[in-house]
Amino acid sequence: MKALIVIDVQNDFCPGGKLAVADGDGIVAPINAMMGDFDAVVLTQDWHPSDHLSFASNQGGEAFSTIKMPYGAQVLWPDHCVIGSDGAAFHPALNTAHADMVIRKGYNPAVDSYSAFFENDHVTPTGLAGYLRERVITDLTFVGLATDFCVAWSAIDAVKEGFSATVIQSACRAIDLDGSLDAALSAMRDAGVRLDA
Ligand code: VGL
Ligand code: ZN
Repeated sequence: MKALIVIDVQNDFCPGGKLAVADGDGIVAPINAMMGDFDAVVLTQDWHPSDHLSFASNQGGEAFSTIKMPYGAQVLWPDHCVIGSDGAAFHPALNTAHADMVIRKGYNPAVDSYSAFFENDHVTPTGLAGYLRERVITDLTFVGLATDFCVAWSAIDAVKEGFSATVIQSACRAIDLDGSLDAALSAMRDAGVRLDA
């Protein structure tokens, strides 16, 4: 069984949003078109409280700079995907009616959560792996935003959890901060993620 995992196709990651990814909305139509090819569709939603530690505004720091946290490096971001805000809503053209499951992540104010499987401490699970296993799903295809952060971390964790993972690059867009896209593509290749055009 195979699932399409649609990462963070939310207003704040699309043009006009708080952490806009270039052409982030350009992937909505292709993602909608592929949903019918899968046994299950899972949507993830970045979902932060306003006091989240990843917000530069809460650290007195510069957006897009990096600080150290007990669990590792943390990029400081503009406030984004605040729980219940318009920015946290899915892009209005995304076919959410087709989703079997919506999984939210990043609601712990003290830990970021790029991956759909684990918080950035790499140990606190979101529950997604258990859901997929119970549905006997083995093959995962990743699309969405952003290639070099939440898509990459999710796909790498998927392989660690024993799933096969493919990223369809044409249905993803990247933030590309200081070479982060190339680094993420290499890390995915090294981890055994299949990268499709
Ligand atoms: C993401 C940065 C901060 C993403 C989420 O969805 O890739 N990036 N929060
Ligand atoms: Zn976030």
